[in-house]
Amino acid sequence: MAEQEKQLKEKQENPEQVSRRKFLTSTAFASAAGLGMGTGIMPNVGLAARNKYNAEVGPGELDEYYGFWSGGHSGEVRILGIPSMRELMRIPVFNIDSATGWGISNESKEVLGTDTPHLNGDAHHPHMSMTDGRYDGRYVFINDKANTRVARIRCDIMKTDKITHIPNVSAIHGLRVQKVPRTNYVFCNAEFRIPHPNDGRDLTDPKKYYTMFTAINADTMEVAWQVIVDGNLDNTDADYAGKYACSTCYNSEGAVDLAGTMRNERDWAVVFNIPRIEAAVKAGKHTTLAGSDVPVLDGRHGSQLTVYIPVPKSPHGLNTSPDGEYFVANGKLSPTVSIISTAKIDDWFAGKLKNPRDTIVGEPELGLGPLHTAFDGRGNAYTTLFIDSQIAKWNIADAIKAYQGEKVRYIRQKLDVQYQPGHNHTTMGETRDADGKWLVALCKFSKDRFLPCGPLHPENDQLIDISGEKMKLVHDGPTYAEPHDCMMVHRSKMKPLKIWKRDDPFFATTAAMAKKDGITLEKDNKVIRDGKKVRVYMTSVAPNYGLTEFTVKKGDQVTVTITNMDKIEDVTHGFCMVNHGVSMEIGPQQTASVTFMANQAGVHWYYCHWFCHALHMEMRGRMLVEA
Ligand code: CUK
Ligand code: CUA
Repeated sequence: MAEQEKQLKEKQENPEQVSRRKFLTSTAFASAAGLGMGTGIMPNVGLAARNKYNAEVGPGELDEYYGFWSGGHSGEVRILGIPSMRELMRIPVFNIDSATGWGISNESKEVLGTDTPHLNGDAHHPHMSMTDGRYDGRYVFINDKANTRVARIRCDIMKTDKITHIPNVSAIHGLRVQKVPRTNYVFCNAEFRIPHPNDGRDLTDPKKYYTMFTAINADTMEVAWQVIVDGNLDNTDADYAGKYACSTCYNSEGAVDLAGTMRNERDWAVVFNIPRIEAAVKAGKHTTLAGSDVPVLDGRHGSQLTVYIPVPKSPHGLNTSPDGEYFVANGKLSPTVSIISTAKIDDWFAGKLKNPRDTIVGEPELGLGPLHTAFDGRGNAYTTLFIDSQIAKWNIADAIKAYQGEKVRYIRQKLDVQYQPGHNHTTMGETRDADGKWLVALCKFSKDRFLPCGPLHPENDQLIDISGEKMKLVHDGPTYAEPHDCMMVHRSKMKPLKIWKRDDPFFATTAAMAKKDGITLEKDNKVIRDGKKVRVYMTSVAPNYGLTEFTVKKGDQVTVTITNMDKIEDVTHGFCMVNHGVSMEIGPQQTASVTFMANQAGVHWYYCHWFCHALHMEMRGRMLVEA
């Protein structure tokens, strides 16, 4: 968007803020503000400096933003409303969910696949697909560190529709999407170094271990290519030109113990040159590793595909500023963050720079344990300080000036948070549309902030108003293990369905099976016997199942397929077969199926476990199992 147009839009939405910004850009004031903040003297900027957003969302009112929260080692994703911080929905991904039947229904099992039979997950980084650097509301992608997978959530139905197991590597940690021209790739950092092949040889020779940066095709969810790196990959982000992804990389020492990985004063931010990688794959300059046909390229030191920028020390978060000018690598064991210029990376790859450190244009000292940085779109950055339990608000331009030797204060404010923040995130902050309204700090410890609930404590996700000159804490939100990361998207970008479409690919396999059986899902209530396999088809309309009884024989494998013919918003039915470990959700106009063994002769009741009607309790039937 043209700068003028942007300012006009901002002015309409935000007259006070624009006038304040104009005021701030006058040189005299900028230096005064810099000094004033640092010494705790608030210059009088009048009404405009006050925070102006209200976190209260009254009964019946809707939030302005959707927040997608990682559920950490619960394996799920949650949707929160922002600014209310109300939990709106849970999306099971790598976990088993009894309410929706995730991991139980056939449709979910098809998504979960068979190559990784595990029932646990460790989800860290949820990120939405983009078009031209802006959220497009199509998908949210999330990693599974525990079992080396990446999942995609469809944002129309808010269900996981693909899970890809990443070959050749161990533990996918950092994950971000390509922003420009659109999300063609999902970039994934495999963290742990392993031998290749990992088949029992080279067990005790860590020099032979390595890990890889992986790109997934976001449309097909197939792995596009992998690049071998030095060190352990941590977090990653992409630029706004479609040229680079940048990852933090610790353990430059190649150690396998804690002391060893902390020895070096600097590790790296490694930049991947995407066009060069694509060209190399196209030219066939890759290899493959045993057991997979994914193209693998060598991006270790000396490669033309990467540049390793030394940054202090065991860096963690990696965040791109919304203007696309900088990657910020967060120092973790150093009190600094390193500001890397994307223009200077251009220079490096054009052969114009001698030292990779020449790409660094700022290294502000912020406080102890900087982990992640977020942006407000007004030139400020917000960095979590894990050890200090603070958020540091700092000005990027001033930090760059300070690096050049100018006497300016770049820190604008430090806000105490409770306690030990990991990620923080601003509304729309990882896109061109960063709007600087809300910041969420995802604190790892809540300690005394909530009623005690046993030795296991919730985390504390804190909402901070960043619309004014000062950050203002407005809400504490307890969350269950463990939202490492989140993203917040304006509701105007989202178009979720309220009832299912009958041709949804989510149940296409089930529909194809029904077709083979000559069944019309929308009206038939029939039992099909196929040897020892029995397929039971029925409809549901509140408060009735199409079949209130069906008969099978002991030892049959039974598949129950239900099509919910209710067209009314929010009338979801369930199917729970008592004493069989079977339950699933059937939303309005959805078809869902589940397969189980009828191993116990006798009468077995099934019932609807989603409250749907005044006669919901009566929505039930009998499976009669003949001995
Ligand atoms: S990581 Cu957890 S606090 Cu997995 Cu993004 Cu930094
Ligand atoms: Cu149908 Cu409850």
